[in-house]
Amino acid sequence: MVSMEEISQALQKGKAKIVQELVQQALDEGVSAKTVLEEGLLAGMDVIGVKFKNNEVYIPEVLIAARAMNAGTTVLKPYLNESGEAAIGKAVIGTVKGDLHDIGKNLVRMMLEGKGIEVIDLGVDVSAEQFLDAYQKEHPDIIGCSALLTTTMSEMKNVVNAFEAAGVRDKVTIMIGGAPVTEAFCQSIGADIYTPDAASAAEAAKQVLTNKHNA
Ligand code: B1M
Repeated sequence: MVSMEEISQALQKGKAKIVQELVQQALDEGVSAKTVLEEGLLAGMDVIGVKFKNNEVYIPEVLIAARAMNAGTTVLKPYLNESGEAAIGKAVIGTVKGDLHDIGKNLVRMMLEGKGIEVIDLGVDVSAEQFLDAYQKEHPDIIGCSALLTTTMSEMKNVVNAFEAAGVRDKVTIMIGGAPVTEAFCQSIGADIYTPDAASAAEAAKQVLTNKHNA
């Protein structure tokens, strides 16, 4: 039996291929995707986060751990998809300008897709103008912004402002999240919804779409 600690350790060492194999093995053994994600992959990333903060590991180690994390979540993807039906709505998501952290944003994408929401992922370092351009082209129901740095979260305000200036603010729900983001910040910048994690982001997005369809 694969233990979640083994997955966490392999992730911390940045062994992407081993992480993928262990994740698949755990799933084959009947461990739930949620447990593998939370107690294996995210637990390992948490350890790296603390070591990074304490200068016990540096950017190269963090980067290879991040790659291993993304490799592991790729294996989880089909197991997190509950719906299997036609898309119930559309979201455009991205990590804001100046910010290159994409693990949380990728998890949000996966969880949204798991709820049957079509996701257009603009990637990282996405400017307010790029979010607006994507809105004009794709007409999504939801714009999702992720930020991991206290220095980049203010970019979310620029996203809200850009939609206001273009006269389309009331046509779209702006959701925000990321480690430094809070409910109070969400309210202060005039965004619509803050959620602390990817699973609650997907729940909230589904609720938005259900309310829209019932309106
Ligand atoms: Co960076 N980094 N990093 N980093 N990094 C943090 C964020 C930091 C807290 C580390 C620390 O010092 N303790 C710190 C930020 C300090 C601050 O601003 N307060 C930091 C720093 C300083 C930096 C650099 C400036 C370091 C440097 O160069 N000196 C630099 C900045 C680069 C840039 O972006 N311009 C940098 C670089 C990097 C790497 C490239 C090496 C790498 C990123 C690789 C990648 O993403 N592909 C990296 C990593 C991995 C981290 C840590 C260790 C882990 C982040 C992570 O992926 N967590 C992080 C420390 C930490 O968080 N403890 C750290 C796991 C992920 C699942 O969590 O993204 O929070 P998270 O997502 C969560 C929720 O926040 C939520 O859902 C997820 C959980 O379900 N969520 C949403 C996220 N987005 C959402 C959107 C939503 C809803 C929920 O709605 C739309």
